[in-house]
Amino acid sequence: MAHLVLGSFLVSPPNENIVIHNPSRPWWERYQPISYKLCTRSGNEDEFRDMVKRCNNVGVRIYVDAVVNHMCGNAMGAGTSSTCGSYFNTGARDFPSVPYSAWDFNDGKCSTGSGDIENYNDMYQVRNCRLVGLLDLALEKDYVRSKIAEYMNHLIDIGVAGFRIDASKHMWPGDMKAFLDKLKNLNTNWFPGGARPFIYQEVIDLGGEPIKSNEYYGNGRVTEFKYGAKLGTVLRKWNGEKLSYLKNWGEGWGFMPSNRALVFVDNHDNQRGHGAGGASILTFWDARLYKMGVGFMLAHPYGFTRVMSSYRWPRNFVNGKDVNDWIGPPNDNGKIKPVTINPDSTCGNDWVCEHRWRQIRNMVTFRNVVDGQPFANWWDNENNQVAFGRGNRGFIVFNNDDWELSTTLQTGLPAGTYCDVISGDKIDNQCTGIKIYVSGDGLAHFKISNTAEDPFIAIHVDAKINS
Ligand code: QV4
Ligand code: CA
Repeated sequence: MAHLVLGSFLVSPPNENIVIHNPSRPWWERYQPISYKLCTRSGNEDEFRDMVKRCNNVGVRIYVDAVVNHMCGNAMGAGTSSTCGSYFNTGARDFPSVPYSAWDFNDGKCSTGSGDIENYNDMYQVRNCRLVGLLDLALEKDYVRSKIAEYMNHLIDIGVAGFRIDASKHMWPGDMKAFLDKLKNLNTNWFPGGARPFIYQEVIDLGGEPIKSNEYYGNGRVTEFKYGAKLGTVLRKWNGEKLSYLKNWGEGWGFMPSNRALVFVDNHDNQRGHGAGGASILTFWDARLYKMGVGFMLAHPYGFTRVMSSYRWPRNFVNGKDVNDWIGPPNDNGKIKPVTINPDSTCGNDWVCEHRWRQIRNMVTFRNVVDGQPFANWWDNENNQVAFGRGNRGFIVFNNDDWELSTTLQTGLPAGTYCDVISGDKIDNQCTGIKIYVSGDGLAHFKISNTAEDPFIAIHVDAKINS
């Protein structure tokens, strides 16, 4: 199955969630389901259908973040404080809009005193107890599996292309297989007959816990959280790490097999200190290093890549922790602000839109242009200057040292003049940024100041000037 990078988007959970007022409408309320109605602050079912249809019609696929391990927090009480006004009662374990009731939850199976996960070294707790108090569904029940499959099949009928499965570590792989096997093929209005949904599972496996990523390979791809944590450490030059050590990036670094991995520099959790990865994670707040990290990821053949797109929030560090890590998307009295587009094509209203940054957008094109080409022509200075190519289609050079890079390298590319797609674009057969001249033997000279706005250069065959 061919998946074009950034020919697709992952959207926030589209199903009805709890409404939290203290703090005021945190982003994470969307990870507390109340029902499977498509009805959130992002819009209702008609609006969701309209988005999916318009995207599919122009070849942009939509993936859905499926929160199916749990419902809302156990201590949320009773009422209709939900995005569609559906009633719930957490004490009675009652979610009549699904409906789920007490015997659809795992309470009886969890053996911890609190009923919550207390020890990640006990795989039974991790799967059968409550993740931070979230009411844990009894996924061994065919009824529960059927309700989840019904929700996901509704989305497939609407035209979604696949799912991120939230909190997969907290579900038994066999239970997941049972509801995934109930999924329909994709909608033939847009997909070939027999096409299966693309599945990737959120499992945080940094090593050191009994639950391993490989238990989930049978169900689809798995998030590789070591990727962003390590790449951040290398680019920040922490722990003596250097870019030259990236020569065997991928499986050589103890990551899962490339064809299993879903990779990213940061995600909605670890860009604000939730989840896993720690302080090394690069985000838009460290824009210069972040662009290099995303550039490296998109140029490198390892894994199925995902680019983050964020909003800005007022960070406030108290004793090293951002006490504003809960703040939700830009809004007017609770109503999410539209993503406006500025004349220079960046976004307004505090939407960061990393995917629109020239350096990132152009590296997505790079990835598509070099798709299927082997990792080639690695060069390094045994420090933080490195370069590599992808067959005879693309080449990239990084300078993360504190001195200038100036060297002639084998690019593997055909002779010609190429536009660097980091400092500019190719427009009307001309470069708006740096030009690179590749000679008949594939050699080219590169010069990158350590103080350049973006200390890396990338060229590919679609950014070649026709003479
Ligand atoms: C609090 C206490 C609990 C207590 C509970 C009592 O902390 O100890 O038991 O009250 O009711 C929010 C609050 C959290 C609160 C909880 C329940 O932050 O303090 O518990 O709600 O009310 C997101 C946020 C969480 C948030 C959750 C639900 O990150 O902070 O919890 O949404 O709103 C592990 C998992 C991994 C997970 C990662 C964050 O293995 O699966 O933690 N990542 C995914 C999502 C993530 C989401 C969830 C899972 C849950 O990417 O965004 O959590 O769906 O590593
Ligand atoms: Ca569970």
